[in-house]
Amino acid sequence: PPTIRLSDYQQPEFWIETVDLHFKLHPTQTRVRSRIAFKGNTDRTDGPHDLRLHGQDLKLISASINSTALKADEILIDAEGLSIPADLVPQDGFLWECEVETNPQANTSLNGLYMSNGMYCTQCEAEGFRKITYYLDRPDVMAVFTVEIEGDVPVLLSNGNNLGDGKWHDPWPKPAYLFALVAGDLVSYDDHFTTMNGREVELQIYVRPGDESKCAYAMDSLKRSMRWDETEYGREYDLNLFMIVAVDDFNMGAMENKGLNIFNSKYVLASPKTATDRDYELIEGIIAHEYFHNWTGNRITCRDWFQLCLKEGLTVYRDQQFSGDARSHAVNRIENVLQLRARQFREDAGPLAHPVRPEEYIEINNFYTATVYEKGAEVIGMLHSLVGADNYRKALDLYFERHDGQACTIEDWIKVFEDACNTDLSQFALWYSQAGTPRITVTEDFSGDTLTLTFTQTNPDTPGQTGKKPQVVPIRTGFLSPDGSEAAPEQLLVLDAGLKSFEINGLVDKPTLSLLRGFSAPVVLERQITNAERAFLLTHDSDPFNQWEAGRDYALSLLQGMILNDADVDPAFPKAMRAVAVNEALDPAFRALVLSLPSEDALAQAIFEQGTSPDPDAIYAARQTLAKAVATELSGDLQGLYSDLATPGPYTPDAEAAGKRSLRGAVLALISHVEADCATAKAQFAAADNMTEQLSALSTLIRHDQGDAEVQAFYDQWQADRLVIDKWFTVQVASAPADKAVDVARALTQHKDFDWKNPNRYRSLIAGFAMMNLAGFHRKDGAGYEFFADWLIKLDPVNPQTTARMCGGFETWRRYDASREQLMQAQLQRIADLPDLSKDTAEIVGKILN
Ligand code: BAL
Ligand code: ZN
Repeated sequence: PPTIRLSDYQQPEFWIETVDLHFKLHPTQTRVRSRIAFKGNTDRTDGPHDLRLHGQDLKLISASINSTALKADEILIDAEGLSIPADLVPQDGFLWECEVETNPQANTSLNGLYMSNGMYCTQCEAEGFRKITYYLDRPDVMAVFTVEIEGDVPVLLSNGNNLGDGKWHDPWPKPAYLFALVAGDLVSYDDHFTTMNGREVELQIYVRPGDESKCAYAMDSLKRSMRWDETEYGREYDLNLFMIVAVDDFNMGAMENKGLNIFNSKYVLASPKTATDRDYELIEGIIAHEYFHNWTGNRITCRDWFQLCLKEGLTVYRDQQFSGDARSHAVNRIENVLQLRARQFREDAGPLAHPVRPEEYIEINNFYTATVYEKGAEVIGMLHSLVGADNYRKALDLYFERHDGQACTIEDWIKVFEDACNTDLSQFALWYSQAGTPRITVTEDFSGDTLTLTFTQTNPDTPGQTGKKPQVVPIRTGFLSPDGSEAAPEQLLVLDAGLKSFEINGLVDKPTLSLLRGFSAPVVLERQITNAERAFLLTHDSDPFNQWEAGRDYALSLLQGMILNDADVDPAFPKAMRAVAVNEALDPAFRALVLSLPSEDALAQAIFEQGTSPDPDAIYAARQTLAKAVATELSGDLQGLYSDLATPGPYTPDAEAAGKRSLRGAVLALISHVEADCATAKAQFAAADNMTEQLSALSTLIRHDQGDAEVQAFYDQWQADRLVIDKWFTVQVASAPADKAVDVARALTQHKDFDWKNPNRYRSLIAGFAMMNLAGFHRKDGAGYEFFADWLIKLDPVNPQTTARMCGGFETWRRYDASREQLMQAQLQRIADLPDLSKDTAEIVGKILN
């Protein structure tokens, strides 16, 4: 398959003004008629041009230009689409009419038009529309769509305004990737919203009959998102109707189709008994994310798929701001950075590293990555800190004013900031083009009343990129006096060179530095710091992110010493953890985050970066030892904390109650380290009236190999609830003791409910095992690798997109010892050698192996 390059971008030969689509739905023989008004692109003076339309897996029934039927020998059809020779194509414009047939039931890729449990559904981003009809399926072609749907089902939905009888009209020109159609036996949960200018908007969440009682939280999140976008960004909703549909079979989390968002049902449906606090948090964040796309993505879209971060980085940044406002900024920031490090830093440090704006791809679906999304959001966060809040708002206002209705590039975005803030961002723009996580070191020199800080920056090589230039790194820095107060005002130090010094004057004592407050840039910071200084920052730093970071850094350094040098547990660490755990002045959610030790994967990466191959079993054992030491130090407090943190009365999903449950879950895990029979976890499992507490008890019991009866009881209780049974699969493979994990996973693949063609179910078991049980996956004999590869091979012909994404489970193979490395390489090679491997998986596996 060809490599697509940003440098090859050209405008299309033709534009499209209007599209009329008629669907006659049938499970295996859906007919789609299209009438498309094309007009010539006067900027393309290199004509005359053939008409080249994208199309895949379509049976062409008929086609005409300006009502003249095209003969079979006038249409050249290949695997990617069709071409009509230029002499049959009026170059300044024409009406294209066409009828095709597709088979939704056979479409297991879940791209284009497909069926999910009897319901018709579409997914068109990035290039799914070409599986619905022949079209210019590229985001810079924006058109007004009118749709008519005929089908033997009660509910027929598409984008825009409902004209009745399955007819829809969307007045806003849009690229085809934002088209959507849903049809099925659905019921709606309704509400309404009055916009800032007093317009009434109908809100509908469509679900299967029986799921109506699980929509209230999603609806509440939607209304809060709509209001927030008005107050924070001045953005008003622009149709009279906004619909969300929950579907069970979906590759992504959700999709921002104009006026008709389609969601993976796990990010819509919630009830206290079936959804965890984390589920509620994700629902709120993803509902917001998709809604915010209405302006950042839909009204202003991407010129081409290389610009994906234009809409995704910005929209993630916006949803993070929203969630921070709705909950706790400190806790949200810590959670976001944990995710960033776990997924994006891992990606940036390995064979799949790519810039926030990639410059080439084979399959664009492979670039919906943590780098494009999460690092893309970090870049906007840095821009925000560099220009300041007022300038940020001015720039965004200009962005909407200047580019509404357009398909834009990162250059457009940067230019808006340069114009609105009167600044030169050419060096800052390197964040979009250079892959890899910058590494920053700092040295301190204190003399007289002056502290001199000298920073260095290195920008590591990544696949295909060497010799990088220094980037602009905003380092928010605090200076703490020995008594813990701020010795000098916080500063934003802007490191824009490979080496740069800053002087801070007027200090009495040498301060303790609080560097990179709020994680002000997505970098790795290396500094000389003692455990005593870490403990000091954990107690005194007024920046909650750095307070947490000090504890995490402390744990990381101890665990590395235990693993690599057989060091004993430093008794000061459990004492420092105890001080946080019992400090009622601190937010319980924050305390829970401090108490959770660095993940096994984070430790593996840290050890690898020290130049040693990580041993997953040693990592597992060291974490257990340290957790036990913390539990022992806290043993006199645990039962008291556990009962004080109970949240009496009916469950509420708000951040305050969730924070208490989160700390209580951490306390339960500690109790189980010092209690022989896991009695507290067993009692919690039996008494729980909400999924958060039921699942945390179950996970704790499985970790201690005490959960057999509860695993069965959980299944018996929840077997009719798809989303809960996904959790049942995950908790068993993620929490299983390392030596048992492969066998548990293998046995579960035989379970009658392991419906592996459903992406949620597949991920719950296969990704749960490979990504959430480090020591189990990396079992010495390679059984984990073989199991994982077997299942990637099985899924690839059915659903290439999900398979390719999951291959990331192998992206760290070069971290490990020679034996494990060879075993993983052999499995990767086995996949790469398959004769009919999808281009999605071939691209990813090829990169991982190289
Ligand atoms: N655009 C794909 C799903 C999302 O990022 O919202
Ligand atoms: Zn998005």
